[in-house]
Amino acid sequence: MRIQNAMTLAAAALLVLAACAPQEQAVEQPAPAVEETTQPVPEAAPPEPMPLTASATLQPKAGTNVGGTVTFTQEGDAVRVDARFQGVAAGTHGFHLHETGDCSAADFTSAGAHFNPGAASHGAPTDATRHAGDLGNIEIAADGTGSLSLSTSLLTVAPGPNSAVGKAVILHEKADDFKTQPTGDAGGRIACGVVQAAAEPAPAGAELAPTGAEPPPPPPPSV
Ligand SMILES: [Cu+2]
Repeated sequence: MRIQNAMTLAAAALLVLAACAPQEQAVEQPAPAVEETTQPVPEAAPPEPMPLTASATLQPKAGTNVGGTVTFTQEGDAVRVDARFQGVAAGTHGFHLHETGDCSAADFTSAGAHFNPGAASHGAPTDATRHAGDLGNIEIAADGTGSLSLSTSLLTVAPGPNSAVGKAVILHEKADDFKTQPTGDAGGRIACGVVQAAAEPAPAGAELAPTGAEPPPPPPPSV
């Protein structure tokens, strides 16, 4: 009992002393910077779904304002082709899928010939014998716009010998006569677009955002 009392007294004395002692400046310790540990973890890339839709955005021949989009949608064993154009001279214009997805040449001859994996003769999209790339003619109205929608069993969106992906859509300055071999005598090429697979089916009527270019390869190590 006595010891406890003594300790209590001592503690009280210490408290008094502490109270009388000059206040120590409380050192403001800056709060330690909180490490940002909650950075979003990049999601693992999902497995590539089978492409069911592909599209091409047309680039105009230099000095023109021709534009448009072409969408390829796999529907069972057929592919629906939906094309919309603007800025085109009124009239009838041949429209094909060409074999090389390369629009780099000023006259778009880099896109090569009609896509023709079946080694068939040129024809109309309604002909039994035709190129897979024979998509017919598009009527362009006075306001410069026109559209086309057709279904073809000679193309696929999925990989394969008849896949439209990686080919080029070409709009011509003249009508396709569906007779002249192998071009249809459709004249020069006024717009070109490379067909690229979409990761997911696009909503109907939606324009696909252009996909980013591949990052450039790393520079070679210096020696
Ligand atoms: Cu053509």
